[in-house]
Amino acid sequence: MRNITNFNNGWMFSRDLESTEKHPVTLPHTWNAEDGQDGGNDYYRGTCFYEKQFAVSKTDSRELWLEFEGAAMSCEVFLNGESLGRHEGGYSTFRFCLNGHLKAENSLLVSVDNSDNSTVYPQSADFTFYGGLYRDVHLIEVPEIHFALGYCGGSGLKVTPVVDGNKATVTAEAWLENGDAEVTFETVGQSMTVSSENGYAKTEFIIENVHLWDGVDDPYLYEMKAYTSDDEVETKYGCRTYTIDAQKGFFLNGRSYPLRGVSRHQDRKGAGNAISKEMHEEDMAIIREIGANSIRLAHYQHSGYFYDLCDRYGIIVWAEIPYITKHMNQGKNNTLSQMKELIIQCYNHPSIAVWGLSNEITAASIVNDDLLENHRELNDLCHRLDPTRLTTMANVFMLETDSQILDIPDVNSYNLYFGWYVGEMEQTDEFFDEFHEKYPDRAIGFSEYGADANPRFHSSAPDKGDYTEEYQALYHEHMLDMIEARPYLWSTYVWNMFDFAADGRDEGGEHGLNQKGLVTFDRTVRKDTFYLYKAAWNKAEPFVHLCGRRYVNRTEDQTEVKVYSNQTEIAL
Ligand code: GCB
Repeated sequence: MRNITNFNNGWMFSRDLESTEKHPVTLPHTWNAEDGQDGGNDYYRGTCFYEKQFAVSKTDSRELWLEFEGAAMSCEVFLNGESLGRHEGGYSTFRFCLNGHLKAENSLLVSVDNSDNSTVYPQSADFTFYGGLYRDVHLIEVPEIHFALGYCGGSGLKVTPVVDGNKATVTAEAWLENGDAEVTFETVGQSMTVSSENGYAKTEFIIENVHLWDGVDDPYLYEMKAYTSDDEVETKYGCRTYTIDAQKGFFLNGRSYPLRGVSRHQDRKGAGNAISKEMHEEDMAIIREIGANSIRLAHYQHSGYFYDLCDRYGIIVWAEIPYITKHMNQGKNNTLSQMKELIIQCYNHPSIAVWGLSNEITAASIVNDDLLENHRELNDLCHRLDPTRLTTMANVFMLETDSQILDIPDVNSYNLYFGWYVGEMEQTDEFFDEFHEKYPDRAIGFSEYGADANPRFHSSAPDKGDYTEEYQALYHEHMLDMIEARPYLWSTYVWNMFDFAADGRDEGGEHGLNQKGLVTFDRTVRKDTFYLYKAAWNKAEPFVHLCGRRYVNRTEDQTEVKVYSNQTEIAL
C-alpha cells in the first residue's frame, strides 16, 4: 500500500542561497504575508529558496514521490544537486519522482519564484501574488506499479456519473504507472475487477434508485475505491444533472435552482495565502451562514480541501484559472496547462458546475486573433477533457455585447460595477434588460458586483465612492431587488465574501486592501450588508440585525434605524 507522509516541517528559508541568513520555517509559508498586504504595491517579487535534509532507507523497487499542493508561482525542485523538473502556475498540485536521485542522506532544494514575467498567469490583477510554498507538501511512497502520480497532478482515478431518471450509470477509469495489474473498483457495495491494458482500466456501474447530490438540501456523496494487490486510491463523487436555460436560468436535477452566491479569494490578514484547514473551514461556515448556494472560486484554482467542503455542503462552484486582465502573447501554453491541471485534479468534485476560461481579459487587451484563438483552444480543451460541464467567462463592463468573444464559451457572464466605479446602480438593470432582449438565446450571468466598505466609515447621507458601510448596504439592496426581478440570470456572485489583499490599493482608509467584502479580512466583522443577504438567503436560522451599530457619533436630529431580518414580523 502507499504511505503518505506530511513533509511540512524542517525547512530552511532564504532569499539568497549563499546567505548565512536562513530561517527555519514550517509550511504552509509565504514570504509576502506582511509586505503583500500593506499597500504601496512594493511587495517582494523574486526567487526564494526552501531547503530540507531528509534520510531514507529505501532498498526495494518502491517509488518515492514529492507532492506540492501549490508553489507560487513557478518552481524548480533539486534533489542532491540535480533538477527534478519545473512547474509553472501557483495554484495547482504537482509531483516529482525522486527515484534515481536518492541517497541515504538527501538534500532537497526548492527554488520558488513569483517575479513578474510574460508567460505565467497571473501578471496583472487586483490581488496580491503571494510567493511561497503556501500549501502542504507530502512525501508519497508507492509500490512500483501504482495509480498514476505523474499526470497533471491528478489522482489516477476518474469517475463520471450520468443520471437518467432514477438510475445512474457510473463510469470509473484508472491509470497505472510502470505496468499493468488487476484493478478492482468498488462502489455502493458493488465490485468489479478488470485487467489494465497499457496502464488503463475502465468499468461501469449501475446505481438503481440513485440518491442524488442535491445542492445545499441534500448533498449526498458516494465513494469509489480502486485498488490493485498493493496500491489503493479513492474519491468521493456525486450524481446530479446541471442545465442552464437562457430564459429560466440554472437547473439542478431538473428543477429551477438559481445560483445566488459569493466570490471568494483564499487569503487572510497576517497569513496571506498560507492558510490552514481551520481557516478554510471558517470561510465555509461563514458562507453557509449567509445562505449562499454557490461560490465563484476566483481567480485561480483553490485548495483541494475547499472543493471537498463545497461537495460536502452542496455548494455549487464556478472554478477558473488566473487568465486575467491582460492577454499575454506568450502565455497561451500556460493557460492551457493551468486549465488542464484544474480539470484533471478537480474532475470528480460534484460541486463544480462550470469552468471559467478567463476574467476581464479585455480590461487591458484588445480582442485580436491571438486572444480569440487562445479562448477557442481553452474552450475546446475544457470540452475535450470534460464533456459533462459547461464553460463560461467573466467579462468586463466595457466589452461590447456584440464582441465575437461572447460566442466562444457555452454561457456568458458579466462583471458590472455600475454604482461604484462608474455610472449609477440602475444602469445594471438596463444592461441586463438590453442584453436579454437582444440575445434571448444566450444565457447570461452576473459574475461580479460590489462596493467597498470600511466598517469604520459611516454616513447618514451615504453616497457612491464614500466607502461607508451604509452605501455598501444601499448598493446591495438595489442589486438584490434587481436580481430578484430577473430570474433568467443563471448565476450571481457578490464581489466579494471577504476583504482581500491587493497591495496596489491605497484607499478608503486602508492600505493594500480591497474592501468589497461582506466580512473583514480577518473574518471578525460581518458588515451590515452581510445580514442583508443572510435575510434573503438563509431561511433556516431566524435572526434580527440592527444596522449601523458601528455608527456611533451621529449628529442628525433624527436618525434612521435599519433592521435586516428573515422574519416576517419583528418588534423593536
Ligand atoms: C473586477 C475584477 C476583480 C477585482 C474587482 C474590483 O472586476 O475581476 O478581480 O477585484 O473588479 O474590486 O475592482
